[in-house]
Amino acid sequence: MTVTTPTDDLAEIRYTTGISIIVPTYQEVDNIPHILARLDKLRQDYNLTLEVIFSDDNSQDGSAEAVAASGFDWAKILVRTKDRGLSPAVIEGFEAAQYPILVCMDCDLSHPPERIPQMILGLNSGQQFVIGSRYVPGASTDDDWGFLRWLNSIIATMLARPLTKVKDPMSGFFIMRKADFDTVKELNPVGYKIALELIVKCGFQNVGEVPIHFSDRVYGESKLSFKEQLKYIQHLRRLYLHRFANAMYLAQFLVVGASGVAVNLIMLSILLAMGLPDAVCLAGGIGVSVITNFLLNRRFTFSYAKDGNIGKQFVGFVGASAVGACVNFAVSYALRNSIFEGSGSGLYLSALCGIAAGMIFNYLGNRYIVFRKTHIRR
Ligand SMILES: Nc1nc2c(ncn2[C@@H]2O[C@H](COP(=O)(O)OP(=O)(O)OP(=O)(O)O)[C@@H](O)[C@H]2O)c(=O)[nH]1
Ligand SMILES: [Mg+2]
Repeated sequence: MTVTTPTDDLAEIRYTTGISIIVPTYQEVDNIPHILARLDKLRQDYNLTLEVIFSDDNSQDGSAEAVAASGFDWAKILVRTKDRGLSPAVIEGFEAAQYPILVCMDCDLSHPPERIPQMILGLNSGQQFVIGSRYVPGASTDDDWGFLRWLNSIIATMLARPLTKVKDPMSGFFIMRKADFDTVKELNPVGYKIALELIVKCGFQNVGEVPIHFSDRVYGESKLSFKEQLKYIQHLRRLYLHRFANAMYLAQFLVVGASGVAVNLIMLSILLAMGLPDAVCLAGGIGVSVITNFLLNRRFTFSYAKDGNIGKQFVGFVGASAVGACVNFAVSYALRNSIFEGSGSGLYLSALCGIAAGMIFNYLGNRYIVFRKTHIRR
C-alpha cells in the first residue's frame, strides 16, 4: 500500500484518454446540480474528456430531469429497475462506461471531485487501484462524526484487515482501469463495500491511497441503514471464503462440530429430565446432534451445496461420520497398543489422536465427496 502525497505537477492529467465517473444514486435530486457543477469545473480546469453516469435506482424524485436540465452532454443517467442496491448499481455503471478509467464516487458531495487528478496520477504511476482515503496522513473528516459512527467505521475496517492492508477499504471513492474491471469473473457484492470487493476479487496488490477531506452530506438523507451494515458481515464471510477457502471451510466445520457437542449435551439433559432410560437419552443426544450438524454444514459451512439433493447428502454425511468413527477407533486402538502402550494417560492421548484423525477424515469426506463443489456461485 502506498500513500500518494499531493503534488502540484498534475499537468499530464490533461492527456488522460478519458474518464467515466460512476455515481450511484438513490433520491439525490438535491445533490445532482452541485456535483455536476464541481465536475464541470474539474473538466474545464484539466481539459478532461469525461462522462458522468448516475446509476440510479429508479428514484422518481426528479433526478432524471435534473441531469437533463444541466444541459451537459457528458452527463447521463441510467435508470435501473432491477437488482436494487449500491454495489450492483456501481457494477452496472462500470459495465456501461465507455472510457478506460473508471471513477466511483458518492453523490452527496462527501467525496471531493477535485482529488480525482491526484488519483489518476496514482494509476499512471503504476498503481492498480487508488482510493480517496479518510485514514491516511493528510486526510480529514468533518468534525461531527459521533463516537459510534467512528467506532463503527474502525471496526468494519479492522475486520477487513486480513483481506487488505489498505487503510480505508470502506471508501466509496476510488479509481481503477476498465480493462482490470472487465477481467473480473466473480463479483458478488452485497451491501455497500464495493471497493473492498474489487480489491479482493481483482487480487490487487498495488493499491494507492490519496488523502481526502470527507464532508458530511448537506442535502438529502443517508441511505446507510442498519440492515446494510449487517449485510457487511455476510459480504466479509464471502470474501474470506474467496481468499482463504481451505482455512475457512475447516474453521466453519470445526465451529459446527463444537455446536454439535453442545446440542448433544443439552438434548441428553432434556431426555434425562424426562426420565427416559440412559441408552435412549444417549442415542437421542447423538441423533439430534448429527441432524443439526448436517443441517448447519449444509446451510453454513458448505453453503454452495445447499441446493443439492438433501436426501443423498444426508446419507453421505451419516456414512462419512460412520467411517470417521471407524477411523477414530482404528487410530486410537493402534496407538494404544504401540506408542502409548502401558502409560496411564496413554489411553487419553490415543483417544485424542483418534478423534483428530476421525475429524480430519470426516472433514475431507464432507468437503470433497458429500458436499463437493459442482459449480461456482456468483
Ligand atoms: N443506485 C443506488 N445508489 C444508492 C443506494 N443506496 C445508496 N446509494 C447511493 O450511494 C451513495 C452513498 O450513500 P449514502 O447514503 O451517502 O451512504 P453513506 O455515505 O455511507 O452514509 P452517510 O455518511 O450517512 O451519507 C449515495 O450517492 C447514495 O445515493 C441504492 O440502493 N442504489
Ligand atoms: Mg454519504
